[in-house]
Amino acid sequence: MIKKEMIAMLLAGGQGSRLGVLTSDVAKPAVAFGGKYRIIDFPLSNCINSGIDTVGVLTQYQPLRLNTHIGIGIPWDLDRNNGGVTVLPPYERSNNSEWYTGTANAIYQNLRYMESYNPEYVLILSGDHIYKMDYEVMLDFHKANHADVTIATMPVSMEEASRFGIVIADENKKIQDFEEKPEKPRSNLASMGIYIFSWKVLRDALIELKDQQSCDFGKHIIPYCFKNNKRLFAYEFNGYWKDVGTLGSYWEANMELIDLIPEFNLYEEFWKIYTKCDTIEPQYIAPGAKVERCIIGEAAEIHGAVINSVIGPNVYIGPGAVVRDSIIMKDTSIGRDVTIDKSIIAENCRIEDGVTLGIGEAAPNKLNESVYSFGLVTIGDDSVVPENVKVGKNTAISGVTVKEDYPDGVLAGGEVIIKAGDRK
Ligand code: ADQ
Ligand code: ADP
Repeated sequence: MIKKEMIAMLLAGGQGSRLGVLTSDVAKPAVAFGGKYRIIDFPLSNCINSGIDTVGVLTQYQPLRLNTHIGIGIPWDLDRNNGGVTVLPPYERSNNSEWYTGTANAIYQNLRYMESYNPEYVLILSGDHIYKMDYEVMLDFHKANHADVTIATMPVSMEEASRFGIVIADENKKIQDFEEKPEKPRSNLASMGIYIFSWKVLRDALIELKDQQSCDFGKHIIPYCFKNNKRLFAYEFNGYWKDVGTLGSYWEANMELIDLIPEFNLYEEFWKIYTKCDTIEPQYIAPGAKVERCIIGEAAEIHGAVINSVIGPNVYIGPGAVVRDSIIMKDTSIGRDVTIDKSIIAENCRIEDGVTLGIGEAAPNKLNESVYSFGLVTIGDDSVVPENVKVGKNTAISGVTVKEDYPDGVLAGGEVIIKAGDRK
């Protein structure tokens, strides 16, 4: 019988609605990051770098690009016969068919998968964090404490604390209390949503709570273990870690990569981040182009000026264009004399000649102020912005738009959003 000491279960099925139009057709873990990668590359690379060779990826929401990206796991050396990476979508059973209704419910529905590896420990991961972490060190900590559950934690600012599960630990790191997203946090030690469970403890908790609606780790499983006097420990992580769940944090994490000495370093030999690479041409910087403090992907062709930006593979930036403080993903083309400030442009878009993105004062976005509120212009996959249109801050665009949508040529302050992509 196969036996693995520790297997990983990577949760990659959440909708990621706080990334707005970036995730309208794509699961958050499949969103591009850093000019070359997709978000899920980080936890997958951490697994292989930590010696974990068996990873179940739980998908649900818009998994097409995620599935294509993961394939059979070759880039991460996870194309194993014994173990490797397995994509685990919800499936129909004989008695009932069920979507994953919560993070723990998703894991519960894959008990058989986990059992088949006869693990001693199960590592639960999120598919939407940017960080490098040696899970082997966390496992050593778990063993040394004879823990039932170890939660990776990190201090966050007090203002941010209510977005997270909050842990209160004693001087031996034994957890004294846990609250999921408390309104009034009593500590700033945040759960990173990364857990090591001793297998039997996890299995028993999942079975015990199997009828819990929308069973979730932070809301149900951790409190349940706590109530039942399990040994819960807080493993303190001190490296770079970012939950890129909002447009603001996603933009910031990309911008941090272009510092001369970035806090999060993609260039370290001993902890490589692996990704699926197409064999494409090198980049080309044309005469008169200006490129400063940027990441530029392969096969990009730059004629204009690009400053403080992260440019993905196969992006074209036309003559006279000026791009600042922006993220432009794969296969997008930027026309002549386009000006782009503080924008996120997803894959395969066409920004036509003379367009201006990010003009004027930031007005509140009328459709979804909490999502589009970082002064950013956000453009979803496969969008077209027609010639000479001006787009204000906090605006989101998705799909093929036409000039008549903006009678005065201005799409300001996010008043109009999200045109359906059904127009040709
Ligand atoms: P959240 O950030 O709210 O809190 P959560 O919604 O639990 O995260 O999602 C975690 C991961 O599971 C994400 O990668 C998401 O895509 C995935 N996921 C969500 N629903 C899923 C489903 N039905 N099927 C498959 N995958 C799904 C958690 C913890 C907090 C902790 C933060 C840290 O609950 O305590 O502080 O993570 O980011
Ligand atoms: P999203 O919330 O963007 O859809 P996920 O599906 O990955 O992202 O799950 C994140 C979880 O966090 C969801 O359960 C969602 O209800 C919750 N959430 C959304 N916005 C916030 C916020 N500002 N702070 C804390 N939690 C949030």
